[in-house]
Amino acid sequence: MIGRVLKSTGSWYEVVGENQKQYTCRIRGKLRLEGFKESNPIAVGDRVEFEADEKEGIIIRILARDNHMLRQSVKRTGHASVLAANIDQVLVMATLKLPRTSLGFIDRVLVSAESFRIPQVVVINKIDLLDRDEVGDLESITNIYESIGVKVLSISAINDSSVEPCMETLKNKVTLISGHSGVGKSTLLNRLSPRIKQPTGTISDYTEKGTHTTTFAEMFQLDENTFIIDTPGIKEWGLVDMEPQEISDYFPEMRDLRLSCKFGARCLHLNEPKCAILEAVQKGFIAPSRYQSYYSMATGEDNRK
Ligand SMILES: Nc1nc2c(ncn2[C@@H]2O[C@H](COP(=O)(O)OP(=O)(O)OP(=O)(O)O)[C@@H](O)[C@H]2O)c(=O)[nH]1
Ligand SMILES: [Mg+2]
Ligand SMILES: [Zn+2]
Repeated sequence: MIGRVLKSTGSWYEVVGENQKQYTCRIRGKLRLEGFKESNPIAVGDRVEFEADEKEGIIIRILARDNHMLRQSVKRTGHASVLAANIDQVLVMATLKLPRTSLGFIDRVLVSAESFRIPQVVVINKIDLLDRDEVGDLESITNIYESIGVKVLSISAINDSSVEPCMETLKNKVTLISGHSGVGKSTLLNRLSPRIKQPTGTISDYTEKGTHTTTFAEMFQLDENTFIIDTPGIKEWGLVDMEPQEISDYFPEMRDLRLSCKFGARCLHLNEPKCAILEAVQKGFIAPSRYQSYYSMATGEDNRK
């Protein structure tokens, strides 16, 4: 039977079969995914072939992946792990307060997803907390991302009215949800399905940050073809093996423009003469915050902050 891995501990795996039943599986012998040197070759979202009795099974094959999202450790450069596989879209959850998500963080997740050719959506949560000025900020942020073709939803995961627009966006897809600790990822999942009972955390009064309640990635099934992957909150999102020349490819508003730079493919768009991207920033066609994110990624600043 073919199934999808919902949860992966390294010694056993929770798998949902095509028959919609769940099985606890182990791996047969020394199964390895070609090209991967991981100690745990199976990630959440992997499609596997397995043999099972009523409740337990043995995984005999890992099917080729359509894609995967890697998570690079910011501290240990060169060390990346597969966060999840076979993803249809990445949902970046952000908040304007408690905690505040920087636009740089959002951009890094978007660029990373774009580099794996995975579509993205941005969800701004906790809009119940915003005063009038902050609602203004919310609108400008929404404009920045919608202008580059990324859908933005504003929600309050503690209110029922948020469920419907989210469901529409998630329907018939596998969605990986990512964001800082405490933004409300697990809260949203719990609201989406009565069967999901993810623990949720509190926000520290002192640091206004979350308390890392979710500690491993896990996929949940909302209906036959709709899956959502809850992940642990992350502080930073490192870029995996990306050449500086490559980064502007993953900014949709820069991708075509960069061909018009005087130095062509060699232009890093930092201070070169006749750079089409710098001109577009000056003329206001590229949002300053987006260029700033680009700049810190291209100069490697982003791995330190
Ligand atoms: N005011 C308000 N609080 C919210 C909202 N959504 C979530 N929270 C609160 O934010 C806190 C953190 O929520 P979680 O769902 O645990 O956050 P998380 O993103 O899963 O965090 P980690 O698992 O640590 O990565 C909880 O106290 C939630 O009740 C919201 O829309 N408005
Ligand atoms: Mg959580
Ligand atoms: Zn340029």
